[in-house]
Amino acid sequence: NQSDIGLIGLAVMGQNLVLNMADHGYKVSVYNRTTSKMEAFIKDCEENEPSAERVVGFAELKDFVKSIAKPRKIVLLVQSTAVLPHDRDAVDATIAGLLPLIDKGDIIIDGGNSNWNATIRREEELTKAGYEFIGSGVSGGELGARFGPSLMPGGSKKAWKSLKPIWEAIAAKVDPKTGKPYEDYKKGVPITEGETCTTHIGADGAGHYVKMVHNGIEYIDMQLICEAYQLMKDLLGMKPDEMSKVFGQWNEGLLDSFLIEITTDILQQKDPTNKRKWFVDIVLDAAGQKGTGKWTSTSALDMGIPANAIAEAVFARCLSAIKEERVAASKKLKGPKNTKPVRGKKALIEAIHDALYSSKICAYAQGFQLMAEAQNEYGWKLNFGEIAKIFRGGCIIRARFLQKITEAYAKDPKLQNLMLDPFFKKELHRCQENWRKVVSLAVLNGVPTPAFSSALAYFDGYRSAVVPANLLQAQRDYFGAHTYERVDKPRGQKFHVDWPEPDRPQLKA
Ligand code: 2AM
Repeated sequence: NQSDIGLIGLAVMGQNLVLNMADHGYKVSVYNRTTSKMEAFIKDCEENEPSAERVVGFAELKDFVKSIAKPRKIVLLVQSTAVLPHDRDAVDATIAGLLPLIDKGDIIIDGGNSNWNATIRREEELTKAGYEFIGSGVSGGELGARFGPSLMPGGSKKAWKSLKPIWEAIAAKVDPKTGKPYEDYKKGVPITEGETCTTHIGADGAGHYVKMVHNGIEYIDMQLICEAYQLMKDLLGMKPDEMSKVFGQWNEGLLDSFLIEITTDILQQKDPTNKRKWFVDIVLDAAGQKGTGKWTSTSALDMGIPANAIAEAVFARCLSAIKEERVAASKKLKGPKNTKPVRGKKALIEAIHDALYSSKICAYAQGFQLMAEAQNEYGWKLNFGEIAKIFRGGCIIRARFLQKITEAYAKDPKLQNLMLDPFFKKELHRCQENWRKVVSLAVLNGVPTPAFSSALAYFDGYRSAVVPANLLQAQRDYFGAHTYERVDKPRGQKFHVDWPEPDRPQLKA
């Protein structure tokens, strides 16, 4: 009576994935480097989990391996730190430990937040040696892992075929008509109807790349909400509970999403140590980050894709983190004088809604542009409609909005930019006046809105037939003889002017 699958790495994500698989009827072997954690988990299962009988713990790696039915499927959820292809980390150490014990044809699945470069390298090494390897993004945090994550596997089709039934069973499920996730999963009684939030993303590192872009989008989604919050606070003097009501209303409409929903909850919370204070008011404004937003941005820079709003969200976290420096600067650097009181609260709240919504469209447009370029760069074949589909449930960026993206790519799989889809185009046109008003008002009042502003700059830049790079090219030709192209000649034909030396002005005449 062997196990259907094994899992190594029993931190919370690992534990919850195990329980999710067990709930779906799979027998799961588990192993952890530190045995006491495995023992504590098994004990906890026995006490609290209806599916405990299907979870079996092992103190020895060789016994763990032996317990799994062939071809073995072994999921790793160990901490990953490798960024460059040649970096070696805990995932590599764990794989190295497994190799003497497993057989050719066995499948190792890395479910951690590994960098796609490391995944490409591992897939190549393992496939060459006769094993199978899948790098799978797992999104949805702890609860997602437990009750239905969005799963983004990359690897060979053969390996995917073996893993597919389990991955499809445990992934989040959505109502195919509305795109809304089903959320009534109780321990031991999983959801089995609906469309499943997993699909084979592509070869080798494709799954981890798409998961990374998901996280990049998550960064900006969160930043946009924070900017809306700051505008309501600073321009309208609204208190958290009042803002919570606004977010609650927004969650009934176009912005309906997990992140808006949790924001609604957070803003109603009181400080656990002092019920007279709001929770958000006692949380220090210094953001942390684990690196996936940074990777998304550096990948954008490496490939030359304008994902400025996503990068801006990363920089906003960096700026927040220098709290002491900001506090000191706040005493020295002054903002605008004579700002007028802001009137028309209802209209401004609506305008902030529209600014958030439009910026969000741009952010997603940038994320999908990145994936489109990455598939050229890495030789993947990505299906953007399918990717939007599996983002609809389980993951942190799940939103009603994703149904529209799914429809956009279903209508036109080769859509050049999400902003050009008829629905999103119409929405941007409808919202832009409010968006501009909000950004102007923020600028005039000295309220920083980096994500709203850079998304707007992206929209304005993208829709500009002419940008000032003509002057830029002239400058480059002047100081570096970098040459320029002419508007009246075919692209690719290069020209150069013999510029006078700047320190010999007489030549200019
Ligand atoms: P541990 O409990 O023994 O620390 C998340 O940190 C998970 O990754 C934990 O289960 C942790 O095991 C595991 N992990 C981290 N580094 C590891 C390594 N070098 N080898 C094996 N497991 C590791």
